[in-house]
Amino acid sequence: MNNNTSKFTKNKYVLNWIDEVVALTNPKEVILIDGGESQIKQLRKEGCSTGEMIELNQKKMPGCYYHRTKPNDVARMEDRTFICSKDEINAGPTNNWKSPEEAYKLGKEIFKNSMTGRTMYVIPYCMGPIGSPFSKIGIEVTDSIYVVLNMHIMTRTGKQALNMLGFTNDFVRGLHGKCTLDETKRYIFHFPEDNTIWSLNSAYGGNVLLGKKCFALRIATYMGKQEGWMAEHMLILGIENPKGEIKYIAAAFPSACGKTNLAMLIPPEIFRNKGYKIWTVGDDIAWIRIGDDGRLYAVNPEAGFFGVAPGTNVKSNPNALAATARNTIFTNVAINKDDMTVWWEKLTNTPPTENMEDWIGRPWNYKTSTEKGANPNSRFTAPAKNCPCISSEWESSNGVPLSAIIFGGRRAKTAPLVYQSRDWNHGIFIGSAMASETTAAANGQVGVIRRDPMAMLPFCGYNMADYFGHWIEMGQKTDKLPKIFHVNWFRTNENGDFIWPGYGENFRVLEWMLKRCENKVDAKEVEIGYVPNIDDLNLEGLDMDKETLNNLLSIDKNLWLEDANGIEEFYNKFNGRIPTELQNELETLKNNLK
Ligand code: OXD
Ligand code: MN
Repeated sequence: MNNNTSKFTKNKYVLNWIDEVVALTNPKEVILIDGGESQIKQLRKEGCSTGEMIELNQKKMPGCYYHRTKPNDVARMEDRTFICSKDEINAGPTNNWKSPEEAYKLGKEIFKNSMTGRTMYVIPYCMGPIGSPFSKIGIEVTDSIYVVLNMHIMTRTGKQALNMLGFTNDFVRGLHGKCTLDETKRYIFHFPEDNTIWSLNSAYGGNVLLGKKCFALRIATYMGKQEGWMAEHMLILGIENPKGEIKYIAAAFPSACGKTNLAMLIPPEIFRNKGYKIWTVGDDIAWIRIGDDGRLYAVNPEAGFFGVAPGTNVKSNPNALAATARNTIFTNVAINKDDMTVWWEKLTNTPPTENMEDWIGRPWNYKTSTEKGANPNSRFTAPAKNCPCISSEWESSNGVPLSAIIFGGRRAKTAPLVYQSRDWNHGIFIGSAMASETTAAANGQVGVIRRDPMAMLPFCGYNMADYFGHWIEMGQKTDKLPKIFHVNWFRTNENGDFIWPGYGENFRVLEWMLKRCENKVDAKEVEIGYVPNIDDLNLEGLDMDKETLNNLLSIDKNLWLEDANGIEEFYNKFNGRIPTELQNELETLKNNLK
């Protein structure tokens, strides 16, 4: 059997593991991904010849390709995602758990000979900049060309990763197989104690690009706990002021709260004219360590954006759109059959032609069809370096120093536009209480609250109570901590309309935070923390009166008491494991509201 792995590495841990996987899955050949462009070109060609990939218009969209997943395989599947720690308690009440024995046994039965007649690709990759002390190595084995092509955009692949690994055993073993794409046998198994991930019967990005949610969040949270750093579901951005100074912020939001938009925000004109700019370091994940000077430093472990396409347009996020202009993979969007370009809902008001194919591959005419052209979770995979506002520091080996951390939610009434925590532990409490109300579009039940602490509910690789404890321990190691804020762009009025305009206007809130970080403005202490004094939020050029802003910053005590009960209920799931510091913060909140 053709297997070129040993040509690239003599690392016996890698070679032995590949031998084991070959014995289990029985592929017809093994190809190691070297990270070079010529191999990638060859794989695109091969993918197109089998229909796995579709070539898009190379004049209008150079280097861009298209892929469809099965209609039953279009999103992360939380109910099929498992943390397989030895003890169930270490997965905690918010994760699905299987014992490692059971998961390996089940996985092996499904993987057995699953690659017969197929090619197995071995993708060495680095999460984080090559050579950075933040970075970690993974190797993903897969039978999907689509996965190879995406990993090549989302991570630093090939020889450079193998060189960093050297002869050590210090890598995350990721095994992905499409198997038969049977959804009843779809599993995403994480073995944090073994640095191992097994993903079976899926081809959707979030389940199969193992560097992303599986490694950079679930496995990395566990690593960070052992090694004294943090893996967070956070964007990282830099704000440049007119003097050219740049301050960095990391922010966690649950899905569908505009994280990529905030990461690439364009400030309102009056701020642009003064010289303010936003620089993107990352849009999804932050690995955070304490630097030599005691400050927290953040690195984006990824090298690309795996962004939601629908809703992205020249107005909502011109930077993201520009990032997709070349060398991008589009998944499950609609195709314009006249010129082989792509389209999704809200890219433009009307699709460019009646001659289109929808995300399932059916002829689609927007004039006659009642269905959507693109899947609501359709995606672009774009290289970060394509983004016009990418930070010059995005590959900095030491990361960027954080001045502030933001937690956000989608709340119609409860949370004010912005408030600041009293201190680090209070900030952790605020993060642990993060929540979003479901929208009608999501599941028909409006206003159902989903607690999503630190936006990590589906991504924490161990017991979340211990994860909160780890945040508290990190805070005890330094006194140069970032300030913690909470934002809510989604307050609605009596008609159910959003009060705050959002998008670029969110910059006004970021600017207030920076003033707080620099001790330039005071704030008003209220029951839940500090809210801005009304004159300190710059509304210049915005059609909003002070009364409306007052309203946006107001606190309804009854709603907050109800929320405190919701937080208590959530904490109770952990059977007394929630750190005392957070229990005390909950008591303080309740007392303040009395
Ligand atoms: C993502 C997610 O795809 O959070 O980034 O689901
Ligand atoms: Mn995410």
